[in-house]
Amino acid sequence: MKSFLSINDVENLPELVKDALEIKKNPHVYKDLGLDKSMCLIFLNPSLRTRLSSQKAAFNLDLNTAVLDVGSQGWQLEFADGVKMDSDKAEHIKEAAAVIGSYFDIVAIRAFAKLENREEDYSEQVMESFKKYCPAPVINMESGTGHPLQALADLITIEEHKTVEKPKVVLTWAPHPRALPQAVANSFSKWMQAAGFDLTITHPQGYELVGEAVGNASVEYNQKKAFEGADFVYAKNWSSYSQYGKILSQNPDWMVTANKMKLTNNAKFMHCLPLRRNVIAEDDVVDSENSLIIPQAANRIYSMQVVLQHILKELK
Ligand code: SN0
Repeated sequence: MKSFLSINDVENLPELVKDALEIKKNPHVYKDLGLDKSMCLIFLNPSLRTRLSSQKAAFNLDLNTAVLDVGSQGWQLEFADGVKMDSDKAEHIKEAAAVIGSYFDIVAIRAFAKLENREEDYSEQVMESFKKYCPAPVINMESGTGHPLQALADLITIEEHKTVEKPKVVLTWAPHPRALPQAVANSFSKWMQAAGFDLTITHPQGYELVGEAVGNASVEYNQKKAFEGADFVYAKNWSSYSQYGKILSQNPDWMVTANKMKLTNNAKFMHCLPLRRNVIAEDDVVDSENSLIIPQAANRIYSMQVVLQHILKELK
């Protein structure tokens, strides 16, 4: 693997998941791979799991890490070409990416969708600029359109907990007080379909994801109907794609409740976190025996570690 920007960088998905599960059994035996190598983690947005699980994955490989919080510590970066740089943006991505890539062997970046301009977010300007100007391999830690490390951790978690070969997986929209990106939902949908699972996406009208992410998933506007027979329920809020970045509904009837979970095939509950309790899902669901949120978050270590191992092997 040269870089990890999306599922398109994965050559063999079943093998990647198998490798991750293998690493999980014995995370500390691959230290030679990271020895004398280093990674820079660049955050344009907040993080808890991504930052710590990425560092933990690196520690498991003896890979040194540096963290740059661009928001509070770095110069504001300009991504547009040919502009007169007389605003608040002090440094162009051309120099920043080239310099960081000359210091480190791997560069990982988080840059959320700004939700102002759909073309800009969906052009993946930030990731693509890093890929273009940074000589080191680049890893996506959530970009304008996707969060592949999260989707890989989700897939690892489902592989560990499924009881049938092709489980019914339901991605349900849930309400939220803020406008959130579509990134997690986009990646989850793509990865579940690539894994061959039976995916249903349920959301109110107007929350349709981009066609490329919907693919061949079933779209069901009746949440209760979607839940019937589900083996996994994955809750997530996202803002509208068609009316880009807008909140079209905050209808509390879409919250995941213990009563709705009764419609499922004793489904496991999943969420990428952070989770607004009693808005996205009620406490009874979040705290239930069927909730996988903590093991799911723990698998973020192994999704990052397997990606790092695949990249480091090519750097050797
Ligand atoms: C991010 C998102 O893309 O939805 C990151 C998820 C891994 N989530 C949030 O920004 C939630 C923030 C909030 O206010 O609850």
